[in-house]
Amino acid sequence: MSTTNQALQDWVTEVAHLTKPARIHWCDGSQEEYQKLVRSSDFMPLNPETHPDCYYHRSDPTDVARTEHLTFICTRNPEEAGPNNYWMDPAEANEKLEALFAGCMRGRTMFVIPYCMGPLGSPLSRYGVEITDSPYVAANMRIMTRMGSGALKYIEEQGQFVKALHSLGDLSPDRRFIMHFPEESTIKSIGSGYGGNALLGKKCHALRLGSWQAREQGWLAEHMLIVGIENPQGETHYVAAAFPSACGKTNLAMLIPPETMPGYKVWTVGDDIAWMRLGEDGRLWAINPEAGYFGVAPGTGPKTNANAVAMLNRNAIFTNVGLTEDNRPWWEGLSDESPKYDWRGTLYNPDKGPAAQPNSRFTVPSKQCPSYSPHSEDLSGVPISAIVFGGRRAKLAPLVYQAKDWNHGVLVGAGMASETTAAATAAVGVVRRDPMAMKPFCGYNYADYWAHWLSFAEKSDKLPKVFHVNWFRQDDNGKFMWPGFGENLRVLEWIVKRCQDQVAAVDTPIGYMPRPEDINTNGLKIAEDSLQTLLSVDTANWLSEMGDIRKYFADFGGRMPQTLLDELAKVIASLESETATA
Ligand code: SAT
Ligand code: MN
Repeated sequence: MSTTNQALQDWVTEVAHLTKPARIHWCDGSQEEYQKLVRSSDFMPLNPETHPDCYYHRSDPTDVARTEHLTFICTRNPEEAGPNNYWMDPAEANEKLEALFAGCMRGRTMFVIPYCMGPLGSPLSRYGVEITDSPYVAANMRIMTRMGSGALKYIEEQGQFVKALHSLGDLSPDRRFIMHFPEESTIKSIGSGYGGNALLGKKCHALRLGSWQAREQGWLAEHMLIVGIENPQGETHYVAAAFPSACGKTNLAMLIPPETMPGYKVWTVGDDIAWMRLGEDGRLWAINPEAGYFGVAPGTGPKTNANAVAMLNRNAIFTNVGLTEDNRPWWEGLSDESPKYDWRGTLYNPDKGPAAQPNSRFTVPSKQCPSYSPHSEDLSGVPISAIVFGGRRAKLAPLVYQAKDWNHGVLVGAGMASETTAAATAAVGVVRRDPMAMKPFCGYNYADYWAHWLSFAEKSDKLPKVFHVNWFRQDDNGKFMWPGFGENLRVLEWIVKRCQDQVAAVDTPIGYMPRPEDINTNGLKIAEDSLQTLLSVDTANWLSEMGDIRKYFADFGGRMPQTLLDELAKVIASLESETATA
């Protein structure tokens, strides 16, 4: 196969000349092609009776998570990348990469994968072509994106596409780089076969290059799930929520209402990424650029996410989980049984660690989710009523609060922090600043990114309301104080009611908060004083948190938008006056 797009044809020829593959395969996205990919040596079929069309992949043990210190933004001017990114000069990066890519596909098949991020034909969708030598990547791209001839047709009609080059290289972390050239709409990744490093449509295109392009074109590319909350009156409100990797975005997107909240339905639009733009009505409209879920397996079980369990029994890929005696995928939190093998393929021994790698993953088509929204493929997207920011905070952050207006909401997002998780190769459980949950994914200077967010205030008076939630608060004994999972709907209910002006709130220095009696606790087992604690503001500790945020903002120097510094000063002044009167 080939293409009528000369730029694409030339690029494929040039890459083949450099990487020297044994053969070139243009992916058409067909089922037959997928069947061939999953029959390659990258995969092992799982039990066909319990898990028809499911395949298992084990990655190199040194290649199981995103490697942020090897991820670079390569702009001519380092200021464009900002202190939030690792930067490399494009010429230097290209020289390094040329040497690493030279001959790297010898003996391998080079897959050319035209893909579309977003529903085919949506004005919000964007196109790309990934070249890779990994059948695992090609198979995953088929699930995660609209991939193949359909996407190629649009690329040929429109001419625009992101060039995304990937090779496993020799999988050595010493020769691993994930480089982004936003000025050239190009991504080059070598040395890793792991999801976020290798499925280039996802974090690399949809977030890092996406956020860059979104600023140029006036929209938003965000690390957010999209969920529809249908109330007993039959009205659906869409919420977009940003949480860092492995903090429960997938679970929230697929939430099952508790039995004590009859009449509620929850609709899943997306679990990881939202692309949003202003509609003619002044509201923000969002699409999910992805077509599948690449979710964290451990902790996904019948109690925490029954919708996910129901969609994972067919037509899915499992990476780095454990295996039962009869060849079913298994991970901690799925069931009480004991697996036979761990993720490395050795006999499972609980003394030697978990059976499933903590960042092990499933890949599955979105459509298989029982709560898949009928509006997921709407070309104009869904209208967003609320934006929710959240982190994993054992202390300080209340269960929920609402920003006073859009600009304050930008501060709430920019001030986010969260305990780190296994989704990246670094220490786990350390509180780090993670504005808008985009720390690993913002493709340009955060100061400019916040300025871009702030710019929306002038463009519309129908923007979503902004909230912050924390499901992860712990008591002095380290026990979670809020039950989480399905019960989070109680908080979403308050959020939606706020959007409809149906419930009052307490005005505090950090934002508007519910009184304990404003949260629906019908049928919920929670101590009265827990809810009181979850909904209180610790003024002294918040002052010190604001001090940390101020210090963090100082790293961005003169590029910091004054409006955001003013918002911060307002909150500090309000906290201080509270201390003075106390
Ligand atoms: O590996 S991914 O980056 O795709 C998943 C995540 O960390 O959010
Ligand atoms: Mn993510």
